[in-house]
Amino acid sequence: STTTSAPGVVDVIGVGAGFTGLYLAHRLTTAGWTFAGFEAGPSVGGTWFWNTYPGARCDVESIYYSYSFDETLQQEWTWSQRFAPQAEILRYIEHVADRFDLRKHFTFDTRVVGATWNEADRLWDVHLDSGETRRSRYLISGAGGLSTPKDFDVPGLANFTGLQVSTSRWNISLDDLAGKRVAVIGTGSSGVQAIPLIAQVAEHVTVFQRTPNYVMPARNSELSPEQVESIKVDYPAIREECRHSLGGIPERPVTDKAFDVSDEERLRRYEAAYELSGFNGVGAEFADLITDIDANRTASEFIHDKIREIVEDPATAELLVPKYHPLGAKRSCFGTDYYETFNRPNVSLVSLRDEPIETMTANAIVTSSDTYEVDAVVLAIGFDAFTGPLYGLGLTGASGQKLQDAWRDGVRTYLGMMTADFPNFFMVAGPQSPALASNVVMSIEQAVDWIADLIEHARDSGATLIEATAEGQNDWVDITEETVAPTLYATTDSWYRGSNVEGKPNTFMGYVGGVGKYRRMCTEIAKRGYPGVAIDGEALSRNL
Ligand code: NA7
Repeated sequence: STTTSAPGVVDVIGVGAGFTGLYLAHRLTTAGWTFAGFEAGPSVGGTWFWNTYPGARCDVESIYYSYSFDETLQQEWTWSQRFAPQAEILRYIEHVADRFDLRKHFTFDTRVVGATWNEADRLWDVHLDSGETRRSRYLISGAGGLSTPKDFDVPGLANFTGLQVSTSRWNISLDDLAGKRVAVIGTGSSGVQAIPLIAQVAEHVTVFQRTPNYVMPARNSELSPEQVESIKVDYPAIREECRHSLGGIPERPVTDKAFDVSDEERLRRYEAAYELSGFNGVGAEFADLITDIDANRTASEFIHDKIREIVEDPATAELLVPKYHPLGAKRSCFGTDYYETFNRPNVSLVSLRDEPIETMTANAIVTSSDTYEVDAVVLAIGFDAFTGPLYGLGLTGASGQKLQDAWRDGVRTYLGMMTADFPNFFMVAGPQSPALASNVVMSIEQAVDWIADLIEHARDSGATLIEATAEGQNDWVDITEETVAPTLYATTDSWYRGSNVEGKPNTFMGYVGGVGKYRRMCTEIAKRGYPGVAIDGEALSRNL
C-alpha cells in the first residue's frame, strides 16, 4: 500500500545504510511504505564501514550502543567486550541487515549528489552519481553527523610522496606501518585510539598535536558470560531507563555540586570515578561540572595531575595537559595506554601551537622550528560535522535555495529533524538534535520512530506535504540556544560549534537538554497533532 500512485515514484528515499538507514528501511517497510535506500559505500555499516583504523571502537558501551527495537535481536546477539572494536560493530550491523533482510532495499556504491523539491508534484527529484534521477514523496537523511571527512587542510601535504592515510578512510593494514617513521596529525578520539597501536609497530611515531584533549582510561574488558546474562535478563528495563536518561546510557544519579564537599572528599570521589571511566566517569561526578567553570576546574585539574603522574618526561607531560578548555566541553576521549605511550622511546610529541606546520617536502614535515623526516603520514583530523554530510546531498528547497544558503548564518531546524523551505525532508542524527551528544543509536531509533509516526499521521489524513513552520523552527532554535547557553559547551571551540572547519558559522549544533527530555517534548508534540509542523499547509499555532 503506497501513497504515491505515480509510476516510478517511491514513498521514501533514504540516504545511507548505517545505523540510521537500516532501521529506517526496517521501520518504514514494515509499516507498508515503499523505500529505496542509496549508500555511497559498497556495503552496510556507515561510520563503522569506513573507520577501520587501528584501535577504532565506540566510547559508548556496546550493550547500550546497539538497537533496542527488537527483543529477540538483543537476546540473540552477544557482545564480546565492554567497548566492542569496529570489526565487531560492523559484524553486528551486517547481522541486523541479514536478519531483517534489509540489503534488498538499498543500492550500494551509489551516492546522492543532488535533490530538488518539485513543488507541483510534491516530490523530491533525487539525483544519483550514477546519473540517474529517482523520485520520492519523502527524503530522509541517514547520512550521519560525523561522516564527511574534513578537508586535508595541512600545509604542503601534496608535496609528500610517502605513505599517506587518514583514519576515516583507512585503507592499509597496521603492518604497512611496521618499521616506518610515522607522523600522526590530530589527537581527537581517532588519533587517541590509533596512536598506541601504531607505536607498537612503527620504528618511530611523531605525534603532531594542536589541542591537547582530556583522555581518560577506557577500561575496556572482555564481557563475561555472567555480565552478558545479567544485562540480557533486564534488557527491556535497561533500555527504557536509557530512553529517559540524559545521554542514552544508564545514569549515575548525581545531584550535589563540586563545592558541596570538602577538598579531600572531592578528590576521593574523582579517584573512584576515574576507575569507572566512560561518560559516567570524572566528568559526571558532580552536577555542576559542565556549567560552573570553577567547579569544572577541580575535575580538569584532577586529570591534569593524572597526566603528570603517568608521563615520565615533565616537558612532554606539560604539552599533553589540556589547558585550553574545560573537561567535557569538547568531546572527551577514552584511551588505552594513551599517555603511557609517550613513555616509549620510539614516541615523541610536537606541539603545533608552539611550532605550526609550515609545509611538507617529499619526505618530511617542516614546522616553524624543525624538520621531521617521516615515511608515512596518518591524518586523524576529524570531520565536517553535521552540515558537511547534509550539504553533500545538494538539496534545493521549495524557494529554490540551497540548504547551505538557508543556513548561511547558522543551522535552523525544527527538533533537529526538519527545516523550513525543505518540505518532506527529514534528518536523523541531525544538527540541533541530541544525537551526537548521546548514545547515537538510541537517538536514531527515537528520531526514525517519530518521523515514521508523522508521515503515517499525514498518510492517514490523505496529506502529502509536511514542512516545519517558521514559528516552530524559531522556537526550537531558541530552545537549543537557551539550553546550551549556561553550559561550558557554549564557550568552547569544538566540532559541535563548527570551529574545526575554516569559515563555518560559529553556532552550537547540538541539543544538550538530554535525550529523555527531548523524547518527552517530541512525544508531546505528536500527541498534540504536530504543532510547529504544517501538514498540507495547515499548521496549529504555537508549538513548544
Ligand atoms: P576530532 O575530534 O575533530 O579531532 C581532530 C584532531 O585533529 C584534533 O586534535 C584537531 O585539533 C586536529 N586537527 C584538525 N585539523 C588539523 C590541522 N589542520 N592540523 C593539525 N591538527 C589538526 O576528530 P576525530 O576523528 O578524532 O573524532 C571525531 C569524533 O568521532 C569524536 O569526537 C567522537 O564523537 C567520534 P584541534 O582540536 O581542532 O585543535
